[in-house]
Amino acid sequence: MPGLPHVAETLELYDTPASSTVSTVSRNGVASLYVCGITPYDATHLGHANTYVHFDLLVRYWLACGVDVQYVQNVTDIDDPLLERAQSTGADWQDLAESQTELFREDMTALSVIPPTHYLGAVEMIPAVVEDVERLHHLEIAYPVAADDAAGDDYYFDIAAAEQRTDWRLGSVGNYDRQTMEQLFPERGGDPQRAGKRDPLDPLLWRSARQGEPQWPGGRLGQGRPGWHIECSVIARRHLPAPFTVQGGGSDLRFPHHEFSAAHATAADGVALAERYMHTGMVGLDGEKMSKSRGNLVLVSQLRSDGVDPQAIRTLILTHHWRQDWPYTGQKLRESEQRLLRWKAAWQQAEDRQDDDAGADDLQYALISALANDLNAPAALTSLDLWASGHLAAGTSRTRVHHVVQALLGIDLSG
Ligand code: 5CA
Ligand code: ZN
Repeated sequence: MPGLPHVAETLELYDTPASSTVSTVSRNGVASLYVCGITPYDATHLGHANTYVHFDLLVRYWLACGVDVQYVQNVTDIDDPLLERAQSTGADWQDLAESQTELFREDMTALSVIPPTHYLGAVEMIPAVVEDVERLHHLEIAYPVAADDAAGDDYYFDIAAAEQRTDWRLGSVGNYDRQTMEQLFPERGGDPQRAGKRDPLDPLLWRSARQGEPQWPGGRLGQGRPGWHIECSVIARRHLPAPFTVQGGGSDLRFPHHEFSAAHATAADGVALAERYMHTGMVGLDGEKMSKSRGNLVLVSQLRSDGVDPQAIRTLILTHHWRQDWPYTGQKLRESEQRLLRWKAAWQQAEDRQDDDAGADDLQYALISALANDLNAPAALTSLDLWASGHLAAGTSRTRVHHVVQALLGIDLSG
């Protein structure tokens, strides 16, 4: 997609490790982004959609500046929760993963999310994971732990060894104190009680094959399957420069996932994983985080089949700042539907003036300024309201307005 005219890259983004907004620039005209993808069951709920729509704004901002974007996303197509869901419903785990990934991609297309440059499953990257875990073991930053119920050993990441030998420190990415991390670890897939670990927070790198579980060749590690954080760390580093520009995901990934993905990278390669870490807010329903494990879900596919315009879902999401937690309500969705209709009606009435483009220029400037300032989507939508109510500028080329709004916000005013 060609850039918009006269747009300079001046992006400020809130970075979790820095706990502040910092200037973020592409390198040699290339911006690189990794956003953690779905675990493919119960996709796509509004929480997922919230994360990918907000990162889509970042992609669109860069493209508007004429920057080349390398965007990688994974699909966690092998993990405990996926296997548990397949087992409890009697489905084949691969069929479940494939069908849910397909549905996710359809939902993203409907929401006008520009697809990643590379979309990769963890399963296809297992040989690269094995390589990295073997290397970490060789460097004595990984260690084996005997498993009662498996023929081979499991392998864990040694936090203390990594802290001694690398620049990474526990908490330096997710920005939590030890007490908070201890509380979050078991809630988010960690196993602090596992006997034989050196530190209760040491994360799993390689799980030795258990009977009845899917397994792959692990070289010197023996048959097994990867831990979660090493998957994303490897997928990102095999497809993006090091360090890449932004690592993204929901705020539930601050710890342990992004903390340890970054730690594994620094330990394996001696280079930081990413320059910035962005964490989107959580969408809730009825007072709780929307999540597959709680089952309190509003699915994009359900809303679509109920006849809701996907552009209204996108509008609803962009009504919120990317860092904001927010609760879903049907009322908010209806308000977003009305707001979208007002924009579309204004656009229908606009003329196609070639002589005076002040309106389109003003709108482009307002949208770019809002996005450059920590991707402030609510401010961008307010500018669109002002334009639609005729307050921004009178003379407007409708073709250009359509182009600018489509390019920057992914909203099609003509649809
Ligand atoms: N497969 C892993 C990442 S490697 C995973 O977290 N999958 S997920 O399906 O649980 O979530 C996919 C993405 O949506 C993640 O970035 C996650 O942080 C985000 N997410 C999950 N639930 C919500 C929610 N309620 N609100 C906002 N974002 C959410
Ligand atoms: Zn991930």
